[in-house]
Amino acid sequence: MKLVIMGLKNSGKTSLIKHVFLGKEWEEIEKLQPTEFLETKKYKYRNLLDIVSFDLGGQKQFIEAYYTDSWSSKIFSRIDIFLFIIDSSNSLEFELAILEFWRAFQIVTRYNPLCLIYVIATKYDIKKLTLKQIEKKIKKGHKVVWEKVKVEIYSSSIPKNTARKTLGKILDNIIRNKKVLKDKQTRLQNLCSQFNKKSKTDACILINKDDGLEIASASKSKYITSEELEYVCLKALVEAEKEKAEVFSHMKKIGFLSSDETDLRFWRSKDNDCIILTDITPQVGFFSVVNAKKFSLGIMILNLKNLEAEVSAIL
Ligand SMILES: Nc1nc2c(ncn2[C@@H]2O[C@H](COP(=O)(O)OP(=O)(O)OP(=O)(O)O)[C@@H](O)[C@H]2O)c(=O)[nH]1
Ligand SMILES: [Mg+2]
Repeated sequence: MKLVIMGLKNSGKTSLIKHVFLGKEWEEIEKLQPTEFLETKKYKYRNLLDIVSFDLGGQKQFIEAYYTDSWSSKIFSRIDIFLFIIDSSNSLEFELAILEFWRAFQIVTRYNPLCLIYVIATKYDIKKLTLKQIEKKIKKGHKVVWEKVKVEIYSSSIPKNTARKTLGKILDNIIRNKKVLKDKQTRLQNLCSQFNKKSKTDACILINKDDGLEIASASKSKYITSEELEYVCLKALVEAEKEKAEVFSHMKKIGFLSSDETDLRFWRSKDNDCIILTDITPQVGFFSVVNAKKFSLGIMILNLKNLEAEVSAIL
C-alpha cells in the first residue's frame, strides 16, 4: 500500500513514521534532521501490512516541486492512504497548513477517488488548539466536500504515547478489512492458543521486531490487559531486561531457566510467574508468561521450534 505523508516543515511527519514503523521511542527521535525533498521507504506494519511510505519534506521549495509536472504524478497517483499532518502547537501556521491541505486534497482526490484521507494533529501534548477547533477551521467553506469524502481527523503525541494508537487505528482497520491479512492473523492467533495449551503457558504473543508491535496473540495472563496487548513493544521489554539484569544473572547462576543453546530470556515475578522473551525468526519475537511450577525448558524449546516453522509458513 502506498502511504503518503505530507504537511508543513517541522510538523512531525518523519517522527511519526519512525515512531510507528521502526518502534523508535521519543528520546531517539527528538532531534531529527529536516527531510530533504522526499524519502521513500518500505515497511511491514505488524509484519502483516506492506507499506511503501512517501515522507514528503515540508520546506516550501519542496512542496512547490511536488506539484510540478515532473513530480506530481509520481507522488500523487496510486495513493492508498494519505495523511496530512497539522502541527497543533504552531498557531502561526495553522492557516497556511489548512491552505496546503486543501491544495493537496484536490490533487489527491483527482488521482485517487477511493483513497483514505486523514488529517493528524501532531504534538498534541503542546497543542494550541483542540481537535474540534482545528476541524472547524479546516471545514470552513468546505463542509460538503469534507463530509462527502469522509476525511477523518485525529490527534497524536509521541511523548504522551498516543501517536502509535492513532496511526495504529487507521492501519489496523485496513488489516481488519483485508481478508487475506485477517485470515493470516486468525491462523497465527490459533497457533498462539495451541502453543499455550501445549506448553502450559498463560500467554503467547508474536511481535514484529521492526515496529515492536504485536502480530497475533492468545492470553489468559493477569499481567496482560487487552489494551496493552495491542501495543506490546519489544524494545520496551528489552529495556526492562537491563533493569532486571541482576535477577536474570542470579537465575543464570543457579542454572534456573537458562540454556546455552538458546537465546531465551526469562524473568520471574514474586508470584512465581516467569516471563519469557526470545526471537523465533529474525523478524518475529516471542513473548510468553508461564508459571514456574508448570515450566519445562525441554518442552518449551521443542514447542518453540515447531512454532517457528508454523509461523514462517504463514508469514
Ligand atoms: N512535543 C512534541 N514534539 C514533536 C512531536 N512529534 C514531533 N515533534 C518534534 O517536532 C520536530 C519536527 O519533527 P520532524 O518529524 O522532523 O518534522 P517533519 O514534519 O518531518 O519536518 P520536515 O522533514 O522538515 O518536513 C522535532 O523536533 C520533533 O521532536 C510530538 O508528538 N510532540
Ligand atoms: Mg521530515
